[in-house]
Amino acid sequence: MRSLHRPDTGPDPAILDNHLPRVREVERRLMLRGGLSLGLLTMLTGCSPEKNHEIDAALRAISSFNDQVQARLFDPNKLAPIYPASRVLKPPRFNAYYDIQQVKPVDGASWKLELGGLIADKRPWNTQQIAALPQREIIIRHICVEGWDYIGQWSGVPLGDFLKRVGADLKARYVAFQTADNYLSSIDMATALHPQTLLATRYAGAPITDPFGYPLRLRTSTKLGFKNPKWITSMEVTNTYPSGYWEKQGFNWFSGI
Ligand SMILES: Nc1nc2c(c(=O)[nH]1)N[C@H]1C(S)=C(S)[C@@H](COP(=O)(O)O)O[C@H]1N2
Ligand SMILES: [Mo]
Repeated sequence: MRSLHRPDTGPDPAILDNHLPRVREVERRLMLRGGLSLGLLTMLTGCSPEKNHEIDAALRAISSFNDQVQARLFDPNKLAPIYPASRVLKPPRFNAYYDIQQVKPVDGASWKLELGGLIADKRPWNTQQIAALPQREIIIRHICVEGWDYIGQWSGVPLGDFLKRVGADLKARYVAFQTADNYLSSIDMATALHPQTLLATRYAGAPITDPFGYPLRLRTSTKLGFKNPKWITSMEVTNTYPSGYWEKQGFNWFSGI
């Protein structure tokens, strides 16, 4: 029962306690280090389960997930929730496979985005050329498998627009990214073409700062945090499964809705 004194901000997070065996099973399968939250469950299922029977159905669905099932469930037109600017966290919360002190800033003046694979025009791009393209802004929730999340305000070039501009094969299966810190990451083409997937250059109206991926990072609204590579140096369109840094350690490749 929800307390009368609790503001009505959605389902009581404790509702997951009614489903502990299945919650633990999902946590084991997805290798969640910080535990399953309602926000994560919502992102993984693409709907907001509120009642006991809905939560049970959502947990059952994701405990039988595999990449193929998830790719089939993905609706390219379904938009993730967006939030008001007043809820944006400034600065954002840092994460990487190492500490923030170890971040090696990228020099924007000499930086280039290299293109490879099934792309007609593979000329590299510099920061000015990317800044000159039409931009879009989204305010979305970032959810990390470690069990924390924040709302962030990102702007940049929609990845789908960019892929069309450079003549990418939009029927290819994957878009793979390499980064300055050697963090391999990849997404499916449907997610790449989703209107809320950005090659982001700005956060809360200012250039992204060094720890958060300057000069270019990916921001998807439909994938977990680890599928959002920072400090991108190259992008390849391919039909060969590219895997990724965390996927090689057993994390689910799709990891989104
Ligand atoms: N290049 C690179 N990108 C990365 C990572 C990383 O270690 N290296 N960590 C990922 C993880 S696990 C998360 S949760 C987000 C954190 O992004 P933030 O620091 O902007 O919140 O970046 C993702 N992208
Ligand atoms: Mo993460």
